[in-house]
Amino acid sequence: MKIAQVAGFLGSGKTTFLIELAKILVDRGHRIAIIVNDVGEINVDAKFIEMYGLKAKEISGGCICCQVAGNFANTIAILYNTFKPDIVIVEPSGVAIPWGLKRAAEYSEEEMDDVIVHAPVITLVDSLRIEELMQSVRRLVETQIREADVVFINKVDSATKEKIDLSVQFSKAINPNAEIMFGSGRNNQGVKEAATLIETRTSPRYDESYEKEMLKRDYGGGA
Ligand SMILES: Nc1nc2c(ncn2[C@@H]2O[C@H](COP(=O)(O)OP(=O)(O)O)[C@@H](O)[C@H]2O)c(=O)[nH]1
Ligand SMILES: [Mg+2]
Repeated sequence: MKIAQVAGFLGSGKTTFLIELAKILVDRGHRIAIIVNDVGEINVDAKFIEMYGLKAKEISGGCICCQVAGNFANTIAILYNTFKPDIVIVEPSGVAIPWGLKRAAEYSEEEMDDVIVHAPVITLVDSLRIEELMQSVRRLVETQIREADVVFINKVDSATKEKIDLSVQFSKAINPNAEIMFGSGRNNQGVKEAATLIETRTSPRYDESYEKEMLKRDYGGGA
């Protein structure tokens, strides 16, 4: 089962983006589950359902959206054992770190007879608020960008060229290896391309030594 994370700071457009992403993937024949922190924030025409003990909304027959119940690994295992999605799209909380979420997802393997495969980690960067992100929450945003496979410069429908350019410069300086994409979840721009990446590519499994290396870089290796 494939897990696709859409990371990014609060307000970067994750929920808007992943609903569009899910619709596209359902149209392509996938069975999709979305995990969010609060199903109440899913603002689409969907019916509330109580599913296998999970608080959920059914967006279509092939797509449900549910709230984390207890711990994250447990929620993934319940979904696998009941709804059987082939792709689970995850909206981590705006302060979650991608590698930590990979590890949590892999814990669910203890409760299911399948392995977790990670889709490329997509980090949304809010181009409208780039200056603010570079100042007040820089460290967190840097971590989310550094651990991304794909940096999606979001909200280009309303951002100036200067802000978009600044977003690219900032992202490339932190993670020169990431693929940079541009788009808008609201206008459904770039979302099809992101869906194709999720379908066709993978991202490495959690690796403790890698994370230690990153922490050392961030915090000077004191520990
Ligand atoms: N201009 C613009 N605004 C967007 C776009 N996507 C989301 N937003 C707005 O950004 C705000 C936060 O969006 P949301 O999806 O809830 O972000 P989240 O907190 O990361 O889940 C909302 O007011 C959205 O309407 C976009 O592509 N362009
Ligand atoms: Mg959200």
